[in-house]
Amino acid sequence: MRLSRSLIPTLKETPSEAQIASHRLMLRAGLVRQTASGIYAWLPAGWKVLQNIARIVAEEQEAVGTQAMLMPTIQSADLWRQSGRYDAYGPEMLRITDRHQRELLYGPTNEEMLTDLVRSGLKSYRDLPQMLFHIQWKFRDEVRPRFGVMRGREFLMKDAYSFDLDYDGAVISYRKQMLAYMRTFQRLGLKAIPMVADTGPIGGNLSHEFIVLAPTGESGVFFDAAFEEIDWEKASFDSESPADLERFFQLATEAYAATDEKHDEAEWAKVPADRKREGRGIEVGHIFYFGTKYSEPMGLTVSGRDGAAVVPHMGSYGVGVSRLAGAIIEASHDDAGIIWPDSVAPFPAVIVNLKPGDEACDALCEQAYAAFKGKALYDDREERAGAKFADADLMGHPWQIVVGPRGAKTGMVELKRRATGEKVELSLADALAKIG
Ligand code: P5A
Repeated sequence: MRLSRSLIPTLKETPSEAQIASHRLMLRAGLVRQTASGIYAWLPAGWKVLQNIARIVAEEQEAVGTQAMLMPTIQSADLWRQSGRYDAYGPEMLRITDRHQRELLYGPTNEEMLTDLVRSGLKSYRDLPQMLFHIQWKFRDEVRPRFGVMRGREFLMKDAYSFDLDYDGAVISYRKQMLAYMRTFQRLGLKAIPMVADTGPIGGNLSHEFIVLAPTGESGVFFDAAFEEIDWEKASFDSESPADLERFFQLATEAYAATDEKHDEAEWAKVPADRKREGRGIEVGHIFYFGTKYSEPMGLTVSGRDGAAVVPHMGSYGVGVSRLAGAIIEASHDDAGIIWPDSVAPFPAVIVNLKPGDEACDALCEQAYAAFKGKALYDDREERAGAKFADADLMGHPWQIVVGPRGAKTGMVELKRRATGEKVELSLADALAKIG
């Protein structure tokens, strides 16, 4: 993308409405704009970030055998009457009436819809287990939308649902999802800790929240420092092996960790003092096992091994995809701006032309830009060098390729790594090889 022709409206001033770093930086770096309270437009660079996060979430879902699908945002009220949640959900649900006076709603979650959809497809115990997910916008009319995309009213969620014959099967599905979550958050450059949690309006009796540590987080957390050291990608767990899943689950849940609502002094006392950590965190995911809470009232049954009807056990598994964009920035920024992990950066590199109009500079920049096949950002604006450097740091591209008139004559550029600030002078070819 050529910056001179892009809608990436960076701001020098700190917007007064933003109270936390990620909200400030998302506005200042031109990633999002609020269009109504708690509702955001994702501008071109922000949309790339959101898609990168969604892609990683989806890849790790598929890696544990979850099928991708897409359900609509608008749902019928009747569906929710079948589970009994239509009246129970309260004012957070955005209720809509169509021209025929039919009652609809903008979906805050999809347990009912998917239970309904599988009713005609799942017939026998042989059709189980099943795991399905989609990445779709949700609406919750939050009393206090705040912190930008962190607590929006419209937000993007990955929600997965599992259907198993019995409790033991459901536990395996639950562990597969937890494994996918640990791998997902690690690929996003985050340390996320699974914590025993309350189930709230989703219901059920087995639930974990995934918390990213950040001082501005809404949840208070207690955890064992040993947890932060585990490499979930290197530890090779086979999601098809129940024994591996058991070993994984032990490891993921043994280090005592809980949110403040579930804090247990007796358990906490068992953690060695030098490993005790307390802090605040952002909930980026939440998983639930709720048995037959929806399948039973909605009449979902399959025929069991002996021919008798069995009510499948279900779980649901959420990731706040749009919230993650904010959480990643909370976890990775400095005074100058965002520091994107390579996996989610909107552009792998920015090419900074220090003297547009200079023949050698323009030629070398065009050559660099062509090498990225349009995927890099090319700062070709007629701006002061200082302003370009400040914007490059603010936007947080992992690499900066700086082209000035002196070096350009001999094909040399300055390559800067945003995360470390390290700078080296080298040929364009060597710089491209280093970026990889
Ligand atoms: C699990 C999947 C559910 O809705 N049903 C389907 C279950 N869980 S949840 O905890 O309520 O939400 C899942 C994740 O969505 C994110 N989230 C939000 N993100 C931004 N703004 C909001 N208002 C918001 N509400 C929830 C969180 O990351 C949460 O873990």
